[in-house]
Amino acid sequence: MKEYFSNVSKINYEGSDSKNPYSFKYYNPDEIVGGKRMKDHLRFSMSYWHTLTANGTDQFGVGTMIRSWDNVNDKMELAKARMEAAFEFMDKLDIDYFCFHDRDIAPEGKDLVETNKNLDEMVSICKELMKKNNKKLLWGTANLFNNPRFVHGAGTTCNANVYAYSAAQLKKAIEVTNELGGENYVFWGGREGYETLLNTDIGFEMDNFARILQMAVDYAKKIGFKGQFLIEPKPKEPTKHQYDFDVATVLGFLRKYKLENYFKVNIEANHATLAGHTFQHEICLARNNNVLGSLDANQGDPHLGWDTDQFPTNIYDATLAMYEILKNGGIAPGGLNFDAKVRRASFEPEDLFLSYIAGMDTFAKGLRIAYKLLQDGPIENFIKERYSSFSTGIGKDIVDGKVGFEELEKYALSNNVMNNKSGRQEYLESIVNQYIFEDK
Ligand code: XLS
Ligand code: CA
Ligand code: CA
Repeated sequence: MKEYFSNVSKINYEGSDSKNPYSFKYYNPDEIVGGKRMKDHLRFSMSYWHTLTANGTDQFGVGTMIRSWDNVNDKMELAKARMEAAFEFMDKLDIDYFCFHDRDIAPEGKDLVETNKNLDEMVSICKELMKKNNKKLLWGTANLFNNPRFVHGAGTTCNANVYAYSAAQLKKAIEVTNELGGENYVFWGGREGYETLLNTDIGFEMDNFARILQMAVDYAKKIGFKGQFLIEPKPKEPTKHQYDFDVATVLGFLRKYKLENYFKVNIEANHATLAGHTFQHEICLARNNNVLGSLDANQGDPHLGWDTDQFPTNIYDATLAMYEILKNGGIAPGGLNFDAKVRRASFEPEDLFLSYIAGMDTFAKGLRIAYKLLQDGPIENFIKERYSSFSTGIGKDIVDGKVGFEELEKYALSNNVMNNKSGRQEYLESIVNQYIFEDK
């Protein structure tokens, strides 16, 4: 088989003293952290779209990426070359998982029949390569946003024919995800939102969206797809407002339509930023509501208001994300998918490797720090102590449901002493810093 990244050989762990850019400094796949291999904690995944198909185009300029497969003209031949390159890339970085949209791996044909045929052909090639290289599908998804037919949405469109087409495309995407043993399936509603309320019936659109999700649940049962369904929240972009705004909004939606037993969330760091939250906030909220499914590991630029999908290099955020994952008892069957792209100016193929190394090392280091922080327990102990007034006396009676307004009024009337204690935020932040600085 042709070698697509001939300038880069297999990336190995060399430790933090290494100066070799093409080595892991912190990601040591087989190292045991808390009884589990690093690679099993992190479950890293390659995003097919950013890694193989993105060419660096932006609103102001054409593509810049230098990719060795780009000299292939025929669409199907190009798809095959990309797929071979994808497996070479994963192998060289020792990444076990990948994620894709149906349209990332196979081009659209002249109609749905030909489109599905293209997809089937690529899926069978993919299946072979997965077997040969021992790689797994973290999740599949359908691209229901790129083609002009989705201009008014897919599951929330005002056009019944487009709705039917979307359902057909979804059906096929779930089938191929099942065929490839996908451990999850993601719904990201790129066009499921609105530009103006002057032409939009929000209530109707959401009812329709719930209908298509219910159809997916029913069909998955029918074909025996056991993967976890995930909704990926995002507040805006491409639409002005997206219905899956953030974790809290998705939870409300799932509960309203009685879908909460079938869906969890795939949380992306940059989408949290756009919703005005931290990554940790979204993960923590999902964890507390038993809907933490998977993570799209990337980062936004706090100075920009759009989805920059940068590789995650912020150790503070990665540490706190891993802290939440450890508290969750792990992320499986989800994983850490690098939904991240190299900058337009990082156009050499080597940049793809250097970016993944940066992201993988950041999360590996974050895992080590978070594990120690959780083991030693300074934060957990502080939080426990902070709420200790609810473990005895009147506090315990409240939690046990033994008292109501009248009993509490009686207590308050005869009890004027309220000794509040400091929240010690700055001190707690300094503890997190101490663990980050001192981990060796
Ligand atoms: C776009 C989303 C998308 C989903 C999958 O902002 O992140 O890539 O992850 O459709
Ligand atoms: Ca994403
Ligand atoms: Ca994004």
